[in-house]
Amino acid sequence: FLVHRLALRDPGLETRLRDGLDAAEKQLLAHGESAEDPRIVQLTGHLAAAGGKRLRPLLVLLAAEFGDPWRDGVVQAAVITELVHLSSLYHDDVMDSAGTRHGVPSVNSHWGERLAVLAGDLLLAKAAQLASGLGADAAALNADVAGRLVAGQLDELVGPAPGEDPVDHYYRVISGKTAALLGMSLRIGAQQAGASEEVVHTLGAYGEQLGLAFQIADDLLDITAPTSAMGKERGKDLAVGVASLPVLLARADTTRRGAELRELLSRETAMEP
Ligand code: GRG
Repeated sequence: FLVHRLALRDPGLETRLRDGLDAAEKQLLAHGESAEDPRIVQLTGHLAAAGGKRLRPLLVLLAAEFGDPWRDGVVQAAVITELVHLSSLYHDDVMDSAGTRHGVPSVNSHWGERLAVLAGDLLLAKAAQLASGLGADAAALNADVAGRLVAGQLDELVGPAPGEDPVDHYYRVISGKTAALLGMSLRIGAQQAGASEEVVHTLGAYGEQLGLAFQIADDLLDITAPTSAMGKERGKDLAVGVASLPVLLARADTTRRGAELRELLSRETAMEP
């Protein structure tokens, strides 16, 4: 929707984005081909070949519009963000013992957990290798975000610290496991396109907020969406005991924080036409 709205002002935008996504897709699907064993190529390429929204590469390309979108590193940056994302999905499916992803058997259900973990590690190492080719800033950003993803997931598993508000904990978790990579996508896209430091910083901060909103919407879909919507299996979070925002709100019904949040939600609902 956003792309269509922007394309009304700049008719070339849609073509540029489509071409950029196509180029990134080709690199993504070809990235493992240097492996000597075709079974490893299949293992590491399994989820990429199964599809996905490619939201992170799209954000990279959109951010690159703030500089020169034709610069060499832009498409490569798009590939890096999707590799990090895929790597996290390999590990996430192991942790949740997920049977399917993107409508196909998950890597762990097909090849077993040990191979799924290692294949996920290989994707992350590949992302780091590509990022180091884009310069020290891109390499540092990639390393930082990979660490935040893992820390976010770890925080989720460990749970709130003693006395910590569960809603604060929730925001800390999703800031790491989802918002960090969306922030990185906008930041690295602008950076590789040669945008100013101020633009890179502002887009990065915006991407983090977008990531929080994206994860909250994803949590809501777990409860409300038909199973086919956005490829998400309904009830998955509930089944594996993820403390998502709707669940926390339901639990927090009697607390001050719950009352504040319900008040906020009812105000926003009331503003709808
Ligand atoms: C090895 C980097 C790494 C991380 C390990 C498992 C883990 C630590 C982190 C979990 C990160 C995770 C899966 C967060 C959820 C993010 C999220 C909302 C994913 C869904 O994104 P979509 O809808 O996915 O863009 P598609 O399927 O379209 O690609």
